[in-house]
Amino acid sequence: MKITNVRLDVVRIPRNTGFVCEHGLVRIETDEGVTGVGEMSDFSHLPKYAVDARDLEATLRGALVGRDPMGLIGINQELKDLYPETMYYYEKGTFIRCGVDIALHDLAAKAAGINVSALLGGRVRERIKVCYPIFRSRTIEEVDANVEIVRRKLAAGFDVFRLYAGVNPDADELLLDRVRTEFGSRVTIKSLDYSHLLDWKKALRITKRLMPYGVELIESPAPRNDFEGLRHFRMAVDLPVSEHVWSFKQLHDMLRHDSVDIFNIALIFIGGFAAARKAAAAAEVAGKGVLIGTTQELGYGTAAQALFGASLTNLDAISDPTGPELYVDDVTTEKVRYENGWLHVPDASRPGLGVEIDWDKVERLKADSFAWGDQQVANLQDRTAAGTASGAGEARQDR
Ligand code: GAE
Ligand code: MG
Ligand code: MG
Repeated sequence: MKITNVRLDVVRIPRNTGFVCEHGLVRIETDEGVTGVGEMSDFSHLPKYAVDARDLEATLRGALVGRDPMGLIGINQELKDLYPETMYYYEKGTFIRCGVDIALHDLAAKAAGINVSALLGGRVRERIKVCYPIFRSRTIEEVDANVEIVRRKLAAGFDVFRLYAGVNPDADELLLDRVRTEFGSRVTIKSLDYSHLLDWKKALRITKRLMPYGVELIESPAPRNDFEGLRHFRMAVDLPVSEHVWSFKQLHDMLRHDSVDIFNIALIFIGGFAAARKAAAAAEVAGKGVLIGTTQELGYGTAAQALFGASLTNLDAISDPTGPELYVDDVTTEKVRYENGWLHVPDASRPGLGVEIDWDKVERLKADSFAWGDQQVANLQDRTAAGTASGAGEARQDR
């Protein structure tokens, strides 16, 4: 079997916070008529420059046409030369490698008439517990709208939340207090995520203040790549600490410094199934746990994450992928299934990823290329549209 063509589409889809995200969908076609599809999710992160979609498509064609798609280890290796690892969380080259790797797994599994799970060695679970994100309250005024999100998502079955915190601790404390008073033990706060915005000592002060409200985990409580800061923080608090994994070098540094308890692994931030499995294996060998993180993928990318999660033997914390609940539209023919806060893994009897793309929808949601608007940095960090509190958008557009 040979790859004959590569096609790339860009879609723009708003979230219920009003923030618009751009995603790439890559199709790898073959001379045997089997096509693999991959998602390059959420390019709408810093750094604020855009990838030229037509140029990317041409580069991928040049790299992949004529190749045997079954040779995915070798192809992944070569793609690392084209899109090298950096020590940056939102490195766009990693998103590109991830989309290609997902497409190759989909293709290989479809060609063999099996589900991707069979390629990954099977499943140890059919569903993954996830939490709904509450985007950062920068002002006290935003707290009401965030409590309202908890209220409505709890009614829809999501009983675990993660809170982006640390910029306005008064607002964080008010929110936690209101959630505890109104919902008590019906709601679990899985984590406080400081998103690398604080130094570890400041993160520690705020954590000590917020911990009494009941939190299970602290995420990213130091600047990016501050491995010692993470370790100091970890030794000073009595809660597990997690950090995202964005390169093998960074993963190795975190292991060497014993920086965290839990590695937050998402296909998109490490470069697809093959890379994510290596990262999870390294964590397991070192006696560390894993949770499935997210960039907030569309339904297709979320299905890929669910398949990855289904194969893990060290999935030790509640996971994050809830993209299909955040976006006001999607590109799959069927919605990914969430029930009582559990993400269901696509049916194991379906070939490939087990999820289909509705290409008419892609056509309707399509953009010419990736492009940036004039959003402010705080909006990019907090995933809100200009001038909108996270809750205001949610109240406006939630389905
Ligand atoms: O830090 C996180 O856990 C997030 O999921 C983070 O990566 C977000 O910015 C996410 C999003 O787009 O909401 O990528
Ligand atoms: Mg995080
Ligand atoms: Mg994202």
